[in-house]
Amino acid sequence: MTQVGARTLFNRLLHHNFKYVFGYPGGAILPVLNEFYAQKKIKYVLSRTEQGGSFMAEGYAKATGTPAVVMVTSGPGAINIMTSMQNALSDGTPILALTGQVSTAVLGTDAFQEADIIGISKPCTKWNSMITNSENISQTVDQALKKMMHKRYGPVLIDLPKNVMSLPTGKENIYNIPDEPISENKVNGSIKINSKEIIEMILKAERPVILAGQGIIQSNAINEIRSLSEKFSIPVTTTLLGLGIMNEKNTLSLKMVGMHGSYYANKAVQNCDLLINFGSRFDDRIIGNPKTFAPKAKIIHVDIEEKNINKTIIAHYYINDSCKKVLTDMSYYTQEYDIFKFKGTNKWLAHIEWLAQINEWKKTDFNYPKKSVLQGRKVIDVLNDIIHSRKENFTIVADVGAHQMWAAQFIDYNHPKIKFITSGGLGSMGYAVPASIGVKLGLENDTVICICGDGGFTMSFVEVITAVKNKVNVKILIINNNYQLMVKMWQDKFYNKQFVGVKMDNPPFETIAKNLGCESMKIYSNENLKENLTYFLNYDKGPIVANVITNSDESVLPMVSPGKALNEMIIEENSNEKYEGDAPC
Ligand SMILES: Cc1ncc(C[n+]2csc(CCOP(=O)(O)OP(=O)(O)O)c2C)c(N)n1
Ligand SMILES: [Mg+2]
Repeated sequence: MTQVGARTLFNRLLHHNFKYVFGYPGGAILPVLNEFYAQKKIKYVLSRTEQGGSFMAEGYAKATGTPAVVMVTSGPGAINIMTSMQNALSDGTPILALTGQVSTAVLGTDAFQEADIIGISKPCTKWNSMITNSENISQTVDQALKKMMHKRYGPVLIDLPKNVMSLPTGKENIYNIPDEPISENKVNGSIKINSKEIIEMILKAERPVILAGQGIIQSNAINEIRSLSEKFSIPVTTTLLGLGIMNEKNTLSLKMVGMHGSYYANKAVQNCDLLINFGSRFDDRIIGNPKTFAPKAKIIHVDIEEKNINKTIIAHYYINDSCKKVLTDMSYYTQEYDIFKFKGTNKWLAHIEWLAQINEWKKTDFNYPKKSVLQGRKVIDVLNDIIHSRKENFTIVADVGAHQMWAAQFIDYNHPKIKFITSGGLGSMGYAVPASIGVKLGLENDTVICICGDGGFTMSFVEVITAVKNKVNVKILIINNNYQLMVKMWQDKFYNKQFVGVKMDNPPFETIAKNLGCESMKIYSNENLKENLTYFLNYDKGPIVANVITNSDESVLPMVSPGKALNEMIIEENSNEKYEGDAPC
């Protein structure tokens, strides 16, 4: 007996072992949604906004390293996930979007809830396709998943006209889609090298630094990079999305580099003689002025995505391959080298001097002037101490703003014990509450803490309902400074304190959360801070929201103003140094 298109689609999702589909219903997607009725194999998680559902899928995919599905209706439903598509494209997150579409008979007639989703999503997906023939359903899903996982991960979208989902499918044409041909070497101006040559350069370097990006996490190469760093005593700095690749309490960890990175990471990058970038795309937030980035270094760029090589920083050498492959090859070759044979040589002494210099720079760590009022940085600082005193694994999911940077700076990450997930390349507010729900569904045994600003919480708190209804025990910590503090800070520094549109006048979030059926608490002073945060972490009967009222007069430091070199950081809170150039965005 032939089956309808929606059943074929559902079966293909089953075939690929999807446990969850996140989404929001509507007319055009009803045939597919109907397949979720009376079955227990795939759980349909109803979000409260389409954007929220798609961010949940992103959170799940990031947390588990496996693809996730978001399914929404046509027109407004599909348009509402475009921020998430762009977010997933920026951060290399593997999600499959299934969008309802009007029937093919009325396509292009401005039908009710018709939108050209293939056109709209083209620039913000890796690949998209509309299924117009029900015989192609399984094949299109397979092709989408292959495209999604090919080289750097990313979002893909399949548009599903309603009639195609309701029609019987004929004999299915399932055939293998060949892998994309390995692209040829099109990287101009840089020299292609191999793994062994990287080691030879390390052995010649006196002041090496590794920059580790998300490519390390996605290719599961954390152990390999830690061993490399250990074997050759190479300090490692990471991107925002690479936090935790190193145990950040390790002396060879330089924590995060860039606009709000550590003093010592920025100093090390600007003074090193060899910079090896594994799996970071040299985002503008980490390089400062590209013309003055790592001016004394030979730069090696290892990246699976060819288009990232020489995109912002011209590398002297490159390898266009996965970090895992390159690091595995390197560990094979390192057995040949005995670094102790360098003992006593000038190179050896220079390297020891380099490590001593870095330790000296490390005396200037992330810091802030302590006040009697509750400060956001203090809250995160204390949270860090508590996290490190406990046994369970944690995932911190940060929203976007000042609190996000503090979460990056004041928590010492260490994969897989303490992990970090955030909206990196797009910086999309409203991400963390829904994403943390997806993360918790993916990592049931982790304690998942969403650190959110009052602005971002206001944009997304409807999804607390999703957490309550699905009994997802996320812990939402609102750093409530009653301002969009990050923007306020820019107006303060770059617009002569002319504050416009940044004061929030928030309602009592703890009451709102309670009314949504969620446990909640309010924290407003330093007194009993540790005890209150411990209660927050220990609560296990459902999700919990803590409205933490903090000082509105804080900053995010160090800061490299846009267009400046990484070493031109402003470090002190009341520094007389000028914030010059355009404000960041
Ligand atoms: C969807 C979206 N809109 C606007 C911005 C620009 N933006 C970046 S940070 C920020 C303020 C965030 O305020 P809040 O959530 O209270 O966090 P805080 O900076 O106070 O910690 C804004 C508006 C953004 N990143 N994303
Ligand atoms: Mg705020």
